[in-house]
Amino acid sequence: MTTDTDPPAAPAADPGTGVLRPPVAGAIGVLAVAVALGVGDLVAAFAAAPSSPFLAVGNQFIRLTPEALKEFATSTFGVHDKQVLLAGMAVVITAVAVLAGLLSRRTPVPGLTLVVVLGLVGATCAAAAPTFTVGYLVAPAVALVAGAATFAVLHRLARRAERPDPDRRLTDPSAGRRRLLLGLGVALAGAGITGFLGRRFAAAADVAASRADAALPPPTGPPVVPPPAADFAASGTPTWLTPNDQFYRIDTALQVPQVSTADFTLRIHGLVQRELTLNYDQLRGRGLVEAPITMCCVSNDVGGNLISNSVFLGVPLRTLLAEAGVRPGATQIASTSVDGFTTGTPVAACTDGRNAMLALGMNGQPLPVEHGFPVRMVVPGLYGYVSGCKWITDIELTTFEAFQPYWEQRGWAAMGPIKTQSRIDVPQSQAAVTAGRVTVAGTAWAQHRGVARVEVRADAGPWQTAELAADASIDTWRMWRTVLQLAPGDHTLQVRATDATGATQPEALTSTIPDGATGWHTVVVTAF
Ligand SMILES: Nc1nc2c(c(=O)[nH]1)N[C@H]1C(S)=C(S)[C@@H](COP(=O)(O)O)O[C@H]1N2
Ligand SMILES: [Mo]
Repeated sequence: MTTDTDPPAAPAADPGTGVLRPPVAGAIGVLAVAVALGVGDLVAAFAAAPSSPFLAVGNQFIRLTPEALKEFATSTFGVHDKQVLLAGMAVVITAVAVLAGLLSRRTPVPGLTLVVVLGLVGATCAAAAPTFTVGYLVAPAVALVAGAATFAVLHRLARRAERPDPDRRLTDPSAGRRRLLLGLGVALAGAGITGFLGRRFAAAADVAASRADAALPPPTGPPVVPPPAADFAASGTPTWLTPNDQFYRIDTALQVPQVSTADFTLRIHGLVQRELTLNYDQLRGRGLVEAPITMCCVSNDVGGNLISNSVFLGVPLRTLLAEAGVRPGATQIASTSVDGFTTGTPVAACTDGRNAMLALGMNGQPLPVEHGFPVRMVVPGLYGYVSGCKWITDIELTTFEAFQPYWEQRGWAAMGPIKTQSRIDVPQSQAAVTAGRVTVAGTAWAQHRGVARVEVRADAGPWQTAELAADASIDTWRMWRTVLQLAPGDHTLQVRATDATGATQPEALTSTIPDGATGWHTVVVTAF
């Protein structure tokens, strides 16, 4: 029960006067400006990336900054100088927004005026961009309208809540307050969602443009010419080269990291004589080699398809390591991607003469964004989890004792040489085939050793040696095919490969963890 002596339920300053309480007034200013910036970012992502009002102000600031201050910023904050600038801008803009709100406790006019002034500053900066076209005014204009409208609506809701309409007061005294809360919540969500989407679309558009611009010079060595008859695609094997859009993809990235060539930097440090920091042009200028490499995931089950083959174009790792001067004792190369994923690769595998590289190109194109654009590591003969760092930004020479990369921390082996494997691609398991002569074809791999022999058998009968497609490289998969005589009924087909060292893959099926599955791929078919 309420009596006259109870304290008021919600202590509000200036009750019933229609004057906004300072926290509410300040929040309205901040939310209106936040909505304007979010909407500006989102519209700019589609209209013209440099026209995002927030970024336009930042860019204009950089253009107007005297050289001395720029140098001070770079030497003090290093590569974070831009983040520091943007954070500083955010603080200043928030302060102006709070002020706009606080000046508008009675009437919205002062706040609205400040919001409009901020919008005009954004538009002016966008207009000052060296690449300006009229399209650059769209985002600031839409942002200005969105911010002003948000301010006006929230202000009105707040005034109603502070001085509820007498009729409503009789029915529900808290309705005005609830509407205000709802309005503030919607504005907050709107600012957050538009800002988030704006950043994402803008980054993706920037990187797509950067990839389209990334001209790769031809290899300094001989280009890879795929040998004729490198596959039996007509019999149902994969093509020897995997088209980029069909290359298997494995990574921990919820969002594909967006790195433009301009943003790319690679630091090579740790147990080296000379630390190196390279940008994209410097890396590209080191001389590129081309090599066909079949990549494979350690999670590939027997018979699985987490394996693909591509011609990679990149800078040999041994060139870069020689330049940095690997110090004695370094055994592991720890690589880090921009999203924090890490791999650990034996130094020996990158200096023993194989085509270990920092790849910039794949099948004659800049790397696709999902496969690590602008730069990734590729090492023939090793599973991707220990060698294939995508979106790479850091290489540290270290030891196996001193550093455990991402998957090793989760129970996978430190060393990941690819195991010899073979797969039956046709006929598929459970397939119905015509009794008589049945073509069986598939794929085998033993990267960096080479496939010497593939054998196939039906119903645990004698092994029959299959025909092998052209031997393109010990680092790539090898297609095979043969013909089996099958009587009507069910048949169990099996395949096994022998690598060039003479080792035949073991029969026992083992799980993929900790260092890759073993076992003969087996399919059951019915002949009619
Ligand atoms: N940045 C990053 N690089 C990564 C991974 C990852 O999760 N993040 N996964 C690795 C694994 S497990 C494999 S098998 C290969 C796969 O490369 P792909 O997607 O280009 O086929 O990338 C490796 N590089
Ligand atoms: Mo993997």
